[in-house]
Amino acid sequence: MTKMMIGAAQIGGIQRAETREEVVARMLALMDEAHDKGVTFLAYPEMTLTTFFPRFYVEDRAEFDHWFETEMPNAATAPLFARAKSYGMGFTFGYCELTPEGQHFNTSILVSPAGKIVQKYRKTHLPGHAEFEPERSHQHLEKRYFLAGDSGFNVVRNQGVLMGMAICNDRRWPETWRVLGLQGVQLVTIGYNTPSQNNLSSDEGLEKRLYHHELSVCAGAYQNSTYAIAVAKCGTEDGNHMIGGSIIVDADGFVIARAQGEGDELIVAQADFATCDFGKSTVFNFAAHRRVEHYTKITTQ
Ligand code: CDT
Repeated sequence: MTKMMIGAAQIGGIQRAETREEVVARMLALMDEAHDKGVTFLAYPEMTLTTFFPRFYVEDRAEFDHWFETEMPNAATAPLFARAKSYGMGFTFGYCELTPEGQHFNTSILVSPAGKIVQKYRKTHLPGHAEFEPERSHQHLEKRYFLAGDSGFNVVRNQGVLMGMAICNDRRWPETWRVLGLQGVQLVTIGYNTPSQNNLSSDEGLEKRLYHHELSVCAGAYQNSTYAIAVAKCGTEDGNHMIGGSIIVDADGFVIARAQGEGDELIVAQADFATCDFGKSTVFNFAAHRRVEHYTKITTQ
């Protein structure tokens, strides 16, 4: 069976004081709606359980360990795993991971309909900076709070489909897509938190950020003949705005579902993963057409 109803559960702003339990209740409401619409695979955003705290600076990073999960599932997220299992639904979501060795990662997991974590991905491309930068109107301190991921980009067969994960900034890098594409990926899931303002250039407005987001996802999907779900945490968090624009994209690079607002919102689409075969066997038949002898700069510079 190559057809599947897939969904993106966009999450509106999560305020600093909001608890994990409150967020999971919002996630469950979207999961229920997805089930009613026949969805059997659902994607949630990057760092779904908490506010996007890298906008805040603390000198002693240990003060922010409370944003991290030391086990998964845990008491707060167990209801999510149980509800998805009762629906026979696979899902993915992002969270902040603190390992037993004391390492901090920006992580996402892929969970099978049986409720088993079948893959873990740790964010590779960490944007922003590690120190407080007073000249910035908005801080983006991912490099302070996370280590660069050590997992690399991998695919796993889940529900009969080759799935791979990336997180937020990863979607802007063609290398992310190509490494997944080389493994035959058919569905790439990407959760994101994209501030509408966070760098030194004031002319980069909301419209341009939405365009670059969509351009990256559509190009990555097309050039690797894969479906993609890109799902936002968005709207206003603690007075800071983040872009919406969650989309589901087909293997030709067309947007087939798009969120309308910036709050909690479900979008769904029927995927036919057999359509990935066309591009993979023609223009993007990598074995036939790639010229790797000319690509060495990509890994040596
Ligand atoms: N979370 C995350 O990676 N956000 C970055 C912000 C970069 S500013 C354009 C992103 O690439 O969306």
